[in-house]
Amino acid sequence: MTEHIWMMSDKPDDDGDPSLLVQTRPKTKRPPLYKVLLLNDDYTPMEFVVHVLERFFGMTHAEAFEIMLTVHKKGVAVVGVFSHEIAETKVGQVMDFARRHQHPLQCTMEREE
Ligand code: TYC
Repeated sequence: MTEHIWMMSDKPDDDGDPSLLVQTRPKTKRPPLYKVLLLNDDYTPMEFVVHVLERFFGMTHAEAFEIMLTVHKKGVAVVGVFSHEIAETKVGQVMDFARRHQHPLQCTMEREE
């Protein structure tokens, strides 16, 4: 049996190259999430907002009515948290649906901290 003596210069991946830093734990950084926000206005009918929340956010009528009232009273509410792509799709669907029905309802997204 032949014993192998590692020389300083031929050890595999050890202290030869200072640009190779020790990785203490694996990279597990998750992509950011985005809050979808619904804004209050004085003209969009309450029932239309309830319908939007049922149709695009999968809420029951009771859930949708409660969130609609929160927006009506407080001015804004988070209606869901999604990946960037899904949030963009939801905002687009709501804005398009409101525009087609000539309501000024506004929906936006914001990165979650
Ligand atoms: N404020 C509206 C009204 O009184 C209702 C409303 C609720 C509008 C929520 C928009 O996101 C909204 N008809």
